[in-house]
Amino acid sequence: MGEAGEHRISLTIGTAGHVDHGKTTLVRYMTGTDTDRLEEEHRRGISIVPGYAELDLPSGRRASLVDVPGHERFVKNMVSGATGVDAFLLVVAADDGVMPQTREHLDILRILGVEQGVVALSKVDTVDEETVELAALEVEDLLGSRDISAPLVRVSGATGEGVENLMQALDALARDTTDLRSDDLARLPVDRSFVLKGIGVVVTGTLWSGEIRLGDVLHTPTGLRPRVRGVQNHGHPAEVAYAGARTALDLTGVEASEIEAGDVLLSYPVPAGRNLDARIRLLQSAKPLAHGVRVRLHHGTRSTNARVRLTDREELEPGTGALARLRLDEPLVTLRGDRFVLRSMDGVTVGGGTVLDPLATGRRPDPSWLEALESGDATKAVPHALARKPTQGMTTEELSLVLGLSPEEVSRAVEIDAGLETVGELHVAAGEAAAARERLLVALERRAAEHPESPELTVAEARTATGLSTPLADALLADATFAAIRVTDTGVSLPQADRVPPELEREAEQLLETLRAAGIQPPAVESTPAMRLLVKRADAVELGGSLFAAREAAESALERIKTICREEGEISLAGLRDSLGTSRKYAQAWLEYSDAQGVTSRTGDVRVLTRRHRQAM
Ligand SMILES: Nc1nc2c(ncn2[C@@H]2O[C@H](COP(=O)(O)OP(=O)(O)OP(=O)(O)O)[C@@H](O)[C@H]2O)c(=O)[nH]1
Ligand SMILES: [Mg+2]
Repeated sequence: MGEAGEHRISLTIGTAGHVDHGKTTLVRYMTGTDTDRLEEEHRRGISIVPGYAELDLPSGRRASLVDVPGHERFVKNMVSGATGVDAFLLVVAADDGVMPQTREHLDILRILGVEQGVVALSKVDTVDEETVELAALEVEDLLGSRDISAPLVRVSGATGEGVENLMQALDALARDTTDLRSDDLARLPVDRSFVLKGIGVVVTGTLWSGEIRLGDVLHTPTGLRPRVRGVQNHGHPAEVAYAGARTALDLTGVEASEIEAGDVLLSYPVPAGRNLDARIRLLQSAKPLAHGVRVRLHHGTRSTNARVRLTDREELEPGTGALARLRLDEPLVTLRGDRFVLRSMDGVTVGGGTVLDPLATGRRPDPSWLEALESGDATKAVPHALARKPTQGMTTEELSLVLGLSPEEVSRAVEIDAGLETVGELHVAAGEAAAARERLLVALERRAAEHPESPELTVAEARTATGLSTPLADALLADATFAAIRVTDTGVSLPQADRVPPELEREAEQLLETLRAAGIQPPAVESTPAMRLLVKRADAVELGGSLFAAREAAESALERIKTICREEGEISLAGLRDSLGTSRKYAQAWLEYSDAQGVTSRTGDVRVLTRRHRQAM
C-alpha cells in the first residue's frame, strides 16, 4: 500500500464557533464532504452531531477535520468532537461577530489544551469592509482576553474568497505540529456503534493515540476482548489505523449491545476509576464553585455526573485553579494528563481540568503526591509512586502508565536515584528491599537455630518472612546477587546451612548408639534436633507416641510381623507381644507402625498383610 493508502494524518483540526456562522459550509468548500449527514440536520439547517472530513493540504499533508455543531443545545456534542483534536478552526461570521458559543467553544478548546489554530472570519461576501473590520476587532479582543494568538483569515464559503489563504494557514499548523501522540497505548473513544448487515458490529471514533491493526485484540474496561476484523480510515479500507485518524472498526467477539457510544477501546487493559484527583480550573466567566457541588464531567465521548471535593478550600474563585477529587457517578477510563470539561448541571461550561491520578485512593487526596504527578518530573514522581506501594514494587511499564511518563524517563530516574533499586523487573525503594532481605535473614537464622537438622524454609515461608508481595518476594529470592541466601528446589536457607554443627553431629551419634542398643524396645525420648537429624537421614524411624527406634530395629520388627502373617494368615496384638517378648505397649506401637508403613492393615481385632506384601510372598 502506498503512502496515500496509509492515511497517516498529520493533524486533526476541530471547527468551533457559534451556530450558523458557516463552519459546515467552509468544510464542504474545502473538502467536498458534507459533514451534515443526518436528515434532521438538513431539515433544520443546523449541525447536531460532529461530522468528519479529510482535508488534503497544499503541501500534500493530510488533515482530519471534525466539524462540530454550534447550537448551544449541542455543546456536549461539541465537547465530544473537540477532544483529541490538535488545532482549532474557529469560524466567526463577519455579519454577526463574536457570539456566546464563539466564546464558549474557545473556552472549551483551551480547557482541552487546544491552544493553536486559525480563525476564519466568514461570510465576508455578505457585508461591507467596515463591518468586516469591526468583527475582526471583536475577534482580536476575544483572543487577547484568552491569551491566545492565531492568524485571522477572511473567507467566504459561498464565493470561495480567501479559502486558499485559509488552507495555507492550516498547512502551516500541520507543519509545526510534531507527533504528539506516539504513546503505545491505542485509545479509541467510541462515538458510534451499530450493526451492519453481513458485517457485524461496527464502531467508529477518532483514534486518540497508538495504532490499531487488522487482527488486533482490543480491550474494554469491562473486560471484553473484541478482535478487529476490519479497519477503515476515513472510509478507506486499511491495514492500520493511525493516531488522529477517523477510524471505523469491524469487530468480532462482542455483541452490539455490549459496546455503545462513550465506551473506549484500548490496546491493553486500563481500569476505569470512580475517583479521580485533578487540577481543576474555573473560567473567568463562571460563578464561584463550592466544595461538594455536583457537576457534569465530559471526557472523550463520555460524560457523567460528578461531585467536586476541593482539597484545600471551601470555594473556588472564577479564573483560579485548585486540586480536587472528583467522585464520578459512572467509572471512566482516564490517564494522567487527560483533559476534561466541567459543565454546570444546567448546561453552562464552567471550567475543566487535567487528570493527575486517574485511580485515586484513600479518603482524601495527598497533595504532595499530586504535586509530584503534576510536576512531570520523573525524579520526583517515581520515588513517590514507589513509596505508595512499598511492599509491591512496580515495573517500568506500570510506572510509565501511572505517571504519564515515557518508559525511558522512568528508567533514567530509577538509575540515577541511589534510593531506588531494581529487583528482577520490579523497582522498589532500596530501604524497603534491604529491610526485606534483613527480615528473611533473621528468619533463616532463627530456623537454623531452632531446627539445625533442617535449616531450610519453604519458598512460601521465605516469601512470608520478607513481608513483601508475592511477585516482589519471588523476584528477591530469584535475585542471583543476593548471595546471603541459597535457594534450591526444596527451599531457602543460609549458604552454610549444609554443615551440621559438630556438637549436633556428636549428640546424634550417641543417640543412635543408644537406639541401636535398645533395639525393638526403645526408650521414650523427646524429638530433639539430634533425633530429627537421625530421622531425616533415615538412621531412625518415628513410631509415634514419643517412640523412636533405630532403622535396623524397625526392619527386624517388620520382618517378624511379615513372617507371622505368612505362617498364620494374620497377626494379633497378643501374638506379636508373645513373639517379640515385649510389653503390650511396644507390640501396639510396632503394629501401628506396620500399618502406617502399608505392610499390614487392620480387620477387626487382627491385622493381615496388605495386598502388596501378600503378592511379594
Ligand atoms: N453568503 C454566505 N452564506 C454563507 C456563508 N457560509 C455559510 N453561509 C450560509 O449560512 C448558513 C449556515 O451555514 P452553516 O455552514 O450550516 O453554519 P454552521 O456554522 O455549520 O452551523 P451549525 O453547525 O449549526 O453551528 C447556511 O445557510 C449557509 O449557506 C458564506 O460565506 N457566505
Ligand atoms: Mg454546521
